[in-house]
Amino acid sequence: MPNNLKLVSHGLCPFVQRVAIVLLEKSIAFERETIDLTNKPEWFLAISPSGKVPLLIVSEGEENQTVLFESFPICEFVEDEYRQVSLHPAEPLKRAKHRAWMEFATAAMGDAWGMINSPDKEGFVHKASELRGKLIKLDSALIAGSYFEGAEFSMVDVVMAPIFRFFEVLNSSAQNIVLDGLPRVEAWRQSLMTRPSVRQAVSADYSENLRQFLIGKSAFVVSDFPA
Ligand SMILES: N[C@@H](CCC(=O)N[C@@H](CS)C(=O)NCC(=O)O)C(=O)O
Repeated sequence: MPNNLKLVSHGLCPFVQRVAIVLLEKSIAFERETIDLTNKPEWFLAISPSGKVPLLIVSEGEENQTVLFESFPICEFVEDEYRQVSLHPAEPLKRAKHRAWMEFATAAMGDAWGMINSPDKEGFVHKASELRGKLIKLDSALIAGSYFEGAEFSMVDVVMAPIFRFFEVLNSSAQNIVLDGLPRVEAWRQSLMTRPSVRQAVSADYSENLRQFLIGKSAFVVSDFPA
């Protein structure tokens, strides 16, 4: 019997987006349940060891239910279980390299999140320069083509897409601070942002919701940043 999948989500969570993108790439049907992370439901706390989203609830028949947590293991499960499309290179050496870049991209995501949440210019500039440093390293590993591995969309792209999506709340001068002089990275960002799985991984009001979230936190990027 095919698995029944439920993705426990939050609308702004970049880790949830990873899982959604992988499921969408493989055209796997799944249900989404969005929860309020400021008021976590009891049922969620009972099944989430870390209290974090995403969770993937995998039901095989009526009785047999497994709750997976942590975005990377969830993505690996989906990759291993549903083989119609492969998002990891087959070759072990290349696969290991991709996994390393996924970890690297996760660190870049921390910089990007810190950057957009920064309450002041100094914090913004500091985090933007940390992020830019990592993007320069990624640029040196990029293969010519639309995605990290050239024409092939892979797990490294899955991890990068939610980072690039944060740029939707940056005005052009803020974007320039990070991306100026990095045309290949900018082209990579454009390719990812137009990819159907990436677009469908969030709701249509994602950018506005992120903007409102940041306004609520008085973040520099959405308040004082010069146009
Ligand atoms: N390492 C985790 C991180 C997940 C995570 O940080 N999720 C955030 C939302 S983006 C969360 O659920 N935070 C709630 C909390 O920490 O209480 C993963 O890769 O799944």
